Amino acid sequence: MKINKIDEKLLDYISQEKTSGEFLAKELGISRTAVWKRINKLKKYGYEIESSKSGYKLLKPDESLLPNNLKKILKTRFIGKEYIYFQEIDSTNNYAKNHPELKHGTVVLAENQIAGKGRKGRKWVSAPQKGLYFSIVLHPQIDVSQILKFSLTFPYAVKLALDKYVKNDIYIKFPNDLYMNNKKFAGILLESEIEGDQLTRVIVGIGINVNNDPEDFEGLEVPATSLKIEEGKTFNRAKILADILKYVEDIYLQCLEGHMDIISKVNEILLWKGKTVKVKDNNSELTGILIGLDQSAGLRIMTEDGEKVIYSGDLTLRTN
Ligand code: BT5
Repeated sequence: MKINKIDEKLLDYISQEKTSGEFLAKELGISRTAVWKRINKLKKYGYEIESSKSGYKLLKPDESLLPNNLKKILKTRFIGKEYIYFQEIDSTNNYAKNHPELKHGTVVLAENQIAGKGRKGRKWVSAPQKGLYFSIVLHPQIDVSQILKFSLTFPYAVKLALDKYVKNDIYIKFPNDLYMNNKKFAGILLESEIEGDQLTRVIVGIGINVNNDPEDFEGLEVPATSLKIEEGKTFNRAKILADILKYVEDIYLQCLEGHMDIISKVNEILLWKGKTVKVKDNNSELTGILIGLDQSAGLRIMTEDGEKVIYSGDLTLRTN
């Protein structure tokens, strides 16, 4: 269920000061009972609202991901100007895929995903209200051959935005996971639509473990972590989201205009460089030393049979 314009207005009032039910009813053109029902709905959504005889007040308004708050702090030109917020959804990528009318730059975010997706049909575990789970819709009009290079924009932008908040080093694991202390804390799923040799629409699904706790990752087959676990404090998700969207926009534009050598930038922070890795892709498997990215953003691996370049696959560190 979506937060609609009336909810947004209501939140705007109660985030500024304690506001009476009577005033809200008049301003919003609804009954006092309807105001009360909406307040209860918002509380169920997890928003802390103080209710008393004299009115309602939203607590911690600056930390909410609701549209009214995000719009106040967002500094982008087009990414996130259209912002669709869900308390719960199957997957933000599915929503964007099923809505071809969404404009370039639209962001779809959910506090909880009940069927969050990873690559190749895998799952993304989305602990409610703790992480950031969102999709950005882009209409890039670039050549399909550039897709791998283009896809580096997103993990790199997330890394740069988060560097301001964390002390630990962030690495990019090919093709676009983010790691800290050898554990995964963010993943990106790109779903593309192609016409001829042009990339016409891309849905960039970004999942980041922000304030997630260790028990949220029980049963996962990869070592997972969150910013809170590694940094020992909780974070303001709204500020982080606004910063990420700004970095994505800046880097996206710089790459499109040819002003950034994204491959070298990512190469510098590539996880497991110089280490022996295994790369699995469908039925094939390869072992060798990870050298880095090549000119087309493929991954260079030095195997016993010489250097190989791979363009997709799942990497693990060889431990024996
Ligand atoms: C990814 O796939 O890492 C891409 C994840 C993209 C999630 C976002 S959330 C918003 C948008 N809407 C969606 O439905 N999806 C996107 P992949 O590289 O295939 O990794 C998936 C694997 O990561 C799983 O098989 C687990 O082992 C692990 N995993 C699942 N949830 C995790 C989590 N919360 N933190 C760390 N690892 C996780």
